[in-house]
Amino acid sequence: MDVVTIGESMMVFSPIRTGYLRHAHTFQKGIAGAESNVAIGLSRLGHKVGWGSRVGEDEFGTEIISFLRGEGVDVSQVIQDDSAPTGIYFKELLRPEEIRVYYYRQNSAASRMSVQDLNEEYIASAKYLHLTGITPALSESCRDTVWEAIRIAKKNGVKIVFDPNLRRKLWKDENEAKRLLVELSSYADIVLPGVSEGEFLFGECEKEVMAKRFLKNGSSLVVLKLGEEGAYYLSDENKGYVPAYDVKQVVDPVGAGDGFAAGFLSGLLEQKSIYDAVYKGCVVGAAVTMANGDVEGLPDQQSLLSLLSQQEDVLR
Ligand code: KDG
Repeated sequence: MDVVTIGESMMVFSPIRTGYLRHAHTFQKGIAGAESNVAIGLSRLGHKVGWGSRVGEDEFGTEIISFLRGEGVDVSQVIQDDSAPTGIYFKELLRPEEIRVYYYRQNSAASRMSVQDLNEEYIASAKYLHLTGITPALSESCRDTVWEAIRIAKKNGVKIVFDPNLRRKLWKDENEAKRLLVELSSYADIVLPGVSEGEFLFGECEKEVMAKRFLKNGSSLVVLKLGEEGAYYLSDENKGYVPAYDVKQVVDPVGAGDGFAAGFLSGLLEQKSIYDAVYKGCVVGAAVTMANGDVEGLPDQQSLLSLLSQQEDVLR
């Protein structure tokens, strides 16, 4: 396995027109969830990836498993739990820059993930374990699961990649969110925060200083996602800014960070330089924003090549 990731997947319902949700009548259904988005992205780029979770023993749970299996993601570690439903969420599309999300995931099947769900051998078989700050916000048992997955990864020399993915609506207490996300980041070899997350975690808005805080906190590499400005990476040996892929029109930005993680990890797995891996992350993240839905824009090899050929001069 190249990458193993663990976290909640949901069905997402997006109105087909912009406007307040109260006026929406027709919705497009899709698959969502930060970790499964990354898994799908990696699989489309040709990597071996496994996703672990719980979904309900319901139609949506069955659909999510079939969809991920169809994408080539290993779903052998996914449990269908008949005691709770699959989570769902709704998008409210006001403008491309203003999308609100409404979760219906409290007490979902995934929120019941527990330490017993983890298979040490399976995690140990991966080169990278990908985790996000969403899972520990779901429940106590999810939090314990994340810590146990970290313990297993550390014990077996599996590199940990952590995306803080701050979801304010999921946390009851922002101080607790900050404390825990900083602590989890300290165990990650690689951290992939958005710049606003870095600001939230360390109260620091200057990018290079913020990146240094992540290294001081314990990580070996941090990649700050800067949206339209691209990304900034810092390790003890390397640092630099990487330009964004030029997107003509953003259709739906949700999932761009997961696309970035998929492209970046794909670059690392292909032994690219950090700069090139970060750029691949930027391109895949950009591709996600050009399509409606959280996973629809994730490119396969062929569409990635066609995107790259449009901005060939930037990729070194
Ligand atoms: O990064 C995109 C995710 O946020 C989305 O797919 C849904 O996992 C999700 C969440 O918790 O918001």
